[in-house]
Amino acid sequence: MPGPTADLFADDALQQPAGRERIGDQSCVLRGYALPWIDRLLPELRRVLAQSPFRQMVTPGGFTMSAALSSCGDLGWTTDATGYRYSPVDPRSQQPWPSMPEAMRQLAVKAAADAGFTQYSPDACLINRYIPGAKMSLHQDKNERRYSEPVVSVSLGLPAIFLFGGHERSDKPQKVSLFHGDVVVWGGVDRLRFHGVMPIKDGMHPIMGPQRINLTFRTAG
Ligand code: MD3
Ligand code: FE
Repeated sequence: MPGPTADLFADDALQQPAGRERIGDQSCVLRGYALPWIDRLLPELRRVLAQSPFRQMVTPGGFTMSAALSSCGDLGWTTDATGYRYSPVDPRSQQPWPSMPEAMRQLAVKAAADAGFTQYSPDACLINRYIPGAKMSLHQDKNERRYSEPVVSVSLGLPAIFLFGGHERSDKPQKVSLFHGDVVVWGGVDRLRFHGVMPIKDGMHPIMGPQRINLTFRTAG
């Protein structure tokens, strides 16, 4: 006689490859995917931030964002009183953004391919730093020129609760916990869904310290 758990895995449609969780029709979390890359990523990240340090930006509505931002790649995302946009130069230095380091780019391209997006050449990597209490309100990413290529994000440091909404601001978001080393790929029909990050809880990460850093790779130009 089958035990009470006999049917647990009966539905093949619910099976996922190890460490992969589907969160939308064309979006998935690759748990721990970046962990083998961390030793190459962190020195690259340090170089980028030495050239273009984190800064808190002010939105067109006059609010200072609680997350601090930097960028690397051909284009970087900025905001000021006149609006949101991608720019080839860091407004702080008036110099080009640091180039996108090789391991960072390779990680993003491999993750996208593993999630089914074989066409991917990100030209921008937005770097967000959250200290405890920092958050990102629900928004859509609409400043990129083409939506055919996915967005890839790499979570480092303190955990976060990611809010994944629908196509209307009023759609109730699902909550997805993201941990150090998790990679998320968003594409296709999910590319314009509202999303945000709940306030980061107090904590200390053994490698990253009291912060969460998120790398977001996009094809912007
Ligand atoms: C989902 N950053 O920088 S991951 C952002 O964790 C941003 O720092 C969050 O939202 C963070 O714009 C979330 C990145 C992300 C980027 C684009 C998306 C998630 C997305 C587009 C559609 C759906
Ligand atoms: Fe976003």
